[in-house]
Amino acid sequence: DGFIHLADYRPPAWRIPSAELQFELGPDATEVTARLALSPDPAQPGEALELDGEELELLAIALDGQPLPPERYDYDGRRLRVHGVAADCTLETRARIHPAANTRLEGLYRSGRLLLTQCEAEGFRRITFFADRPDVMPRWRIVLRADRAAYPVLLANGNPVSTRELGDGRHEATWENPHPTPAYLFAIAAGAMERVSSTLETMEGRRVELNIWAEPGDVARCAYALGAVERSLRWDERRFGRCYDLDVFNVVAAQDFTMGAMENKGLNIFNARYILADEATATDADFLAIESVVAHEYLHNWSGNRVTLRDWFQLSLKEGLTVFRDTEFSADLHSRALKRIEVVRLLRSRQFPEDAGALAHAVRPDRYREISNFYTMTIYEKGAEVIRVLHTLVGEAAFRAGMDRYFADNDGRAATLEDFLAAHAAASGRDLAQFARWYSQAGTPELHVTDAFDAATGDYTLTVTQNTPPTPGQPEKLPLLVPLRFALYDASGRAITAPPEADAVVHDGLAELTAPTHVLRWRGLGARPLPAFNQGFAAPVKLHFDYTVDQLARLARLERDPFNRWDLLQRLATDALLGAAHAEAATAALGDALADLLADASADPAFVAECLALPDFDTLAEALPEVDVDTLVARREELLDRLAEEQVEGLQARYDALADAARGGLGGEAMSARALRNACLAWLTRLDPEAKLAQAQFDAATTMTERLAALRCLLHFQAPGADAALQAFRDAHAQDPLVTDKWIGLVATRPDPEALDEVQALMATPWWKPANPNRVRALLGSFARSNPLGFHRRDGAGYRFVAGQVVALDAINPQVAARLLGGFESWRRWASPRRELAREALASLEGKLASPDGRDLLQRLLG
Ligand code: HT7
Ligand code: ZN
Repeated sequence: DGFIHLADYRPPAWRIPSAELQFELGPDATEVTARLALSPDPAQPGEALELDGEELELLAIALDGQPLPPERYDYDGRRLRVHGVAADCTLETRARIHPAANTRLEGLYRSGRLLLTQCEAEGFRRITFFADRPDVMPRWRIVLRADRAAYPVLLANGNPVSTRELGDGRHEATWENPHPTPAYLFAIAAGAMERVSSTLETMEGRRVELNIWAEPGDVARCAYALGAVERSLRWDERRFGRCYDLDVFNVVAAQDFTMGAMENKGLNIFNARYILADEATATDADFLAIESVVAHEYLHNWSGNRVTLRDWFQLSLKEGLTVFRDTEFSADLHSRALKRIEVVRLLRSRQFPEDAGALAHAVRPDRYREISNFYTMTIYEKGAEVIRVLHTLVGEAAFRAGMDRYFADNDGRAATLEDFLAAHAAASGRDLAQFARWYSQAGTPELHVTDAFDAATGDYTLTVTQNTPPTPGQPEKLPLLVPLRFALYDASGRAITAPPEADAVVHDGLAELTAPTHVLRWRGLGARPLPAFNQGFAAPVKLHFDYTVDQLARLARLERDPFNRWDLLQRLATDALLGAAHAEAATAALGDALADLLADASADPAFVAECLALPDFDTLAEALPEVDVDTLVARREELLDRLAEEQVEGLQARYDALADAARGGLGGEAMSARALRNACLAWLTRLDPEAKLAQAQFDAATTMTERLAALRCLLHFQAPGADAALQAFRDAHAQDPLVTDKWIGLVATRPDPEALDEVQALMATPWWKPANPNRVRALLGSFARSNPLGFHRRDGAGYRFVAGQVVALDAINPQVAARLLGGFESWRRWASPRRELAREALASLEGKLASPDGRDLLQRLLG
């Protein structure tokens, strides 16, 4: 069946204590000589020597300096087997690879005029022969040779050791990485790059040079990313006591990159969109995303690199943990509440649907066919939520002690989830056996809470039941350890501080749920209190409590936790949209709450903007057993139109009042003002067929944040000036691929079934670059993931189009193609005829996808 199983894990039969690689770099052909010290595991004597190597041209092979005759080895294009070796030895191979022909962007490839690598998860085997698994961790010496004119900068992992001229126009640079490092963290980068730099001294007294490298012309837009590296480094020292451990930290920006960025040891390689920024070309959201991705990759230096993974089943051990760390970084540096809102929006719109769909899997899966398909919302975002659950349960001090212990016990090792849990269990003194179920059970847990009040005795009870729905391969679920925060408010709005009697551990307003049902009981209350739950979204669950509209509206004013105030308004909007019995009352209450917020000059404008942003299509769809796309989109639009009409004065007043504050650069106050102004602008444009305000903002904008928001309004509301504005924007930024991606994304997401025609028309222009992942995401990813009316066209043309593009892209970059296919993950819940149309589109792919990535995903989707 092609599955690799966690239960089949065996330690490597051969170890590789050191590796020396020499590259003769060229875009069309590169020769790689690898000298590997090999040592058999004494516990597994007699095991054959086998190395990974994919599509390599083997030019030479020698053992302990002696060329090997053909009968001593065989290579089938995937595995190299060397016969008759049983003891320590040195294997030398020479292989040829072809970077310019590598459109998969795995292994060594060309991006613009740079040569770059991407090795996670299994790309190193496309560079040379090696035991390409994360528990094989040599120390590395890397020698790069290339034509000096074309490749003046030669970078690799670790510290620079020496450089020299080779006399024939070529030059050489040698690097050493002294830390035991798996092959997936290997990296080189070569080409004409310029840099911005700074130096600092770590808490341990090491002087470190920080460099951000980019192609000439882009370097002026690297300063913000450099600052973000400095902030990340200092934050990890402060909050986790972790210092940087090499003499240089290099970061390279690449226009062609399959994902966001890569944490290679000492040489991070980034998608240029997460490095390059200035106010004329990047939005405020781009700046914040850059800071958070830079932090994420930097923070991997401890959570992933110093302590790495035993095997790919443990992927969330580095990814979930590092997302937790980067969100804490952002929360500490900016607004904790706004960061939490951003994360919860992402969870609800993308991770919950994944966890409820055909591709659902556990945070630690127990089998996979293709690991590239597991870089998912569940591994990253749910994985981070699970760490947050642990943090909530044990508290900051014990959590930090557990992390210190984890790093100390596993430094230089390839660890497992069990190692992580053991460190935290030891530091906190807690038994984490039930907590560990979060890692093995897929699906979003649901909590149903009911209450009862006995007016005669004053007894008030909350009954909480939990269940996790079935997911593919997991029909039955066990109860999880869920930290449920709660608060009770009395009739005058004061919080009731008396703890309940409970059949669960309760402390500090938090009940530790462990059983299918728990009861919390308060005695002698004077009146029925109003309960509130899950402050800060401490538990990543769906919580159901049958509030009346009045209760929701009252709580939205009472709750101290800003996250919950926002969440209660989201709940009112959801009730208004999904046709609850009290939809009309919910709409009215939501309108009142928004009017209050718009009138409240003391409220953070960015928070008000978040409250104005109703739940998106995916979040709403996920709450429904069956999705009727047209009705859902129409209801959402109707509600927005109605609210806009009701709030027009408040919206206009805030828009005008914040004009000065919005002009203030990248400070929090200015960003916040721009966020609310842009939210108001989008609502106001609904009422203005001429889109005069949007046109005026577009014409006068001094930042990309303002200009792009105005352009979105013009295009999406089909304003009279839309075409001219698009053309002006397009021409002004024609040389900048990242800004080009922005307008292409706007075209692809115009909320109209006809958007498909425009997407197809763009594919016939030079703007279409199918080998560039950012461009594919801008055009096709936005269409499939963020244009419900286009993708879900009633005639099925959206599904057929995307399926056809998956076939074309599968032959270019299978990982990008597989992500696009992921847009079908919820197809079984789409109401007829869409379900049948989607099934037909998927079925049409059978036999047409050559890559393991595409085939695995298709099999799971059709399951
Ligand atoms: N750890 C990195 C993952 C990644 C990746 C995975 C598969 C194919 C391409 C890739 N590029 C980067 C990114 C991160 O989580 O930090
Ligand atoms: Zn990561």
